[in-house]
Amino acid sequence: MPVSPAPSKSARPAAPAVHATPVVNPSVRKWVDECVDLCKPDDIYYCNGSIEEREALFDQGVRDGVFIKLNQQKLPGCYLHRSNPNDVARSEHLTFICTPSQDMAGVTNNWIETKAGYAKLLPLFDGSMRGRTMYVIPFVMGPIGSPLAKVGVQLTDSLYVAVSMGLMTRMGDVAWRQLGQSDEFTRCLHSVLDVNPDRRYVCHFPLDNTIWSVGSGYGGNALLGKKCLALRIASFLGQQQGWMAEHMLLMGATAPGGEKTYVAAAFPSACGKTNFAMLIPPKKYRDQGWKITTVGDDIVWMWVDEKSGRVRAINPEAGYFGVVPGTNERTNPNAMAAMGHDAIYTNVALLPDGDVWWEGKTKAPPAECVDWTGQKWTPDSGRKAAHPNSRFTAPARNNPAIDPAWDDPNGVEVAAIVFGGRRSRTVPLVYQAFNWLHGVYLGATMGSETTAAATGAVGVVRRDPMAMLPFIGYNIRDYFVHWMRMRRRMTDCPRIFHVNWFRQDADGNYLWPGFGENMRVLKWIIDRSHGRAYAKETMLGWMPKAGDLDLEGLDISPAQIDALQSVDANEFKAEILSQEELFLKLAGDLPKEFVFQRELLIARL
Ligand code: OXD
Ligand code: MN
Repeated sequence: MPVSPAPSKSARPAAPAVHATPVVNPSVRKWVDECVDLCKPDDIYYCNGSIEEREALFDQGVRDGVFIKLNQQKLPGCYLHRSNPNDVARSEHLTFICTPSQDMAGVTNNWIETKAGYAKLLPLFDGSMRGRTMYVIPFVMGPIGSPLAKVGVQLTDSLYVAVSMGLMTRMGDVAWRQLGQSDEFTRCLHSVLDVNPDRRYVCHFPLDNTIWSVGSGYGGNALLGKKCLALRIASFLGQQQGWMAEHMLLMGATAPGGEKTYVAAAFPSACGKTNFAMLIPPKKYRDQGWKITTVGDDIVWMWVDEKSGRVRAINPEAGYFGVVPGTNERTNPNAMAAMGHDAIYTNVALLPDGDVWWEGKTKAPPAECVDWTGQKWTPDSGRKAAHPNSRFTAPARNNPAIDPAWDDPNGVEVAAIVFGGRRSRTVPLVYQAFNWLHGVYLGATMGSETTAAATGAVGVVRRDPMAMLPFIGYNIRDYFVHWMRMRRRMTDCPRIFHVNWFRQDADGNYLWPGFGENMRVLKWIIDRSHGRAYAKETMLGWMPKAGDLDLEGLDISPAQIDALQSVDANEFKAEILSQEELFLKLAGDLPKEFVFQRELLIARL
């Protein structure tokens, strides 16, 4: 398979060299031709998605210095990528929704008027791929043949992006087959340019089914099938067509008798979605026959099945782009196995024997290594060896706990939806919404302490409705209304819950052990969803009484459980005031149902 030479400064040949058979779909050809005229690449390479192609691209990447081949005995098929240090997280402040009117984007999105958006980026794309190869990447989001599956085509000058899209999506010839002669595909144009934050924009044109991204190679900014298509564009389409695109994991729980329950959960970035989706139950539960399986760890597309009137869901992705710091054999053995072969590590530390390391991988740090920036590192260097937002990219099939239905075009039926943020105080371990509307209010008022997944301050509580604040591709007012209206399509709705694994005591110690022990909370959630667990009515919602949560075998005192579940009315009043921060922004657009829910909550407090 011919792969392009390393980028060179040579003048552009009259016509770019084309490798592999170009597509026959006329709309794709026309659009690719236009983008070639604009970006002026030296070469065009059409990705076919084969294993041989992936290997050849990795080899080329090693020659170009994009990848370092890791120790193949320890990590077969694995490579390390170091990004530009200015390009390590999603750039929310440089992410735009481009629509004719600002009202379509709403108060929580950065907005540029459509024509002005194109006009701003056109000069940046002009000649951006001179001396480079343009990779043409056809991909499908969603299981092949699913009624919700969407085709995208990404054009990029980044080999790292091309290989990563192959791991994260159903990429290659399969997408041309799914598309046929249709012109319904998302047009994704991407160039890393000179990786300069001053020339970095991630622009979405939902009315044109188009995404233009420049200046960044970071996953959330550059793998355009993920946040840009599967959340921002898809949420816009879902609102128009009556389905939902959400920032959620999707897991299956098999009970000892074989009963299977699927649970979707929305946690903000870097708040443990991958860990929860790959949870290994404590020994007692495993001995009883409990098993957790993963459908997805980041994005869910949900619709209401016309026959049953119940919510069904798919994971549009085909791989994981997970946070590595803190991941180890104890906290997430399934993730460790998933990244144990055929994976890309980004911005982790490199050990002398070609293995990788990050903070939290082992108790003791290595005596020395090369840090994520390529500098020599020792434990007394006084800085982190791996970037706090370092990542692994691995195909979903690598996960030993993959759910048998993860690739099922018909999806799985969702029994419960869980919202959760990272909150060191105020918010209890678990409670259940009184009904759908109350659940939507809980999701809409969700707050979480910010993490390294996005550029900006870390650890500040911000309102992150449904964990979707950075991903809603249209006006948040309409998004809330859409959530409420979806209930009308359902005969029976998923039960809605709120969790917080991160509550701390006055000394900063976590009150709940988390990880596999979250199974105990999940078990209550599952039982409540099937209408067979007890709870008490509280000001916030239904809460497990002492004895309703299984704590057997857990080294946790009743006082600790009380502290975990306690609700301090004064602290909660302050919480309600801080929820106003978002609601004031919405002002007259705040759905009246939310005003009503807030009044009820205040009355209960
Ligand atoms: C992610 C994110 O990478 O949410 O999934 O930032
Ligand atoms: Mn995410």
